[in-house]
Amino acid sequence: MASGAVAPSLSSPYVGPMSLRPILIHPDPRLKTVCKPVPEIDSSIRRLADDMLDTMYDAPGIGLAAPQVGQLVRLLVMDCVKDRDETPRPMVLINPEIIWTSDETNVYEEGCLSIPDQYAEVTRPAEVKVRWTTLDGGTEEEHFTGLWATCVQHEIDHLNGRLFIDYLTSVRRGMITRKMEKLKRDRARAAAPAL
Ligand code: K1U
Ligand code: ZN
Repeated sequence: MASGAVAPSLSSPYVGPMSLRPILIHPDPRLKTVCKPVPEIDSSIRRLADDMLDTMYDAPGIGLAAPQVGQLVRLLVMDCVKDRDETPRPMVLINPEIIWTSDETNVYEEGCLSIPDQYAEVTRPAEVKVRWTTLDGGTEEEHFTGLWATCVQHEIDHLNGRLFIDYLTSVRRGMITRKMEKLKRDRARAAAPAL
């Protein structure tokens, strides 16, 4: 969507100009990279966070990490409020760190905007405590449970170059990777001008 257009997504809490960034599709070396900490919060980081929230709501998704839009820095956005009657809760986490994990685990069928239409059960700690820097430079901590806990771990994995398919057997991962290679070939062909 062109910059300056009005948000079309019913799930987005925003109305006004939006900028969508293309989401990288696996396999891509940028999705396997350990991202660098954000050194300072300047206008380019604020713009990146804004664009990522627009891109996440438009997809639609419940999370998005900076490497998924080709920016190899430790920043993620998420909003796991799924119910349209509930108030949205857009969150921006800069340099997030998991400072505590529960012994209890939880299994959730995960998806990924960089691996479209593929889902698999992943086991992770059911609860985590995370510390991060906010957009205004403060430090926050929160104890996440349920889908929020699953999502924040999935997104922090992205910042460490890890995808949910890395939790699967190599046979299953290989099958999914081949499907994504085909998807990328098909998309490139569809985008190429006809001769
Ligand atoms: O990181 C990503 O690729 C986003 C991903 C986050 C995620 C999903 C499931 C478990 C853990 C983390 C997604 O948002 S996939 C799309 C999705 O789950 C969804 C989309 C619309 C409504 C509800 C969920
Ligand atoms: Zn993902």
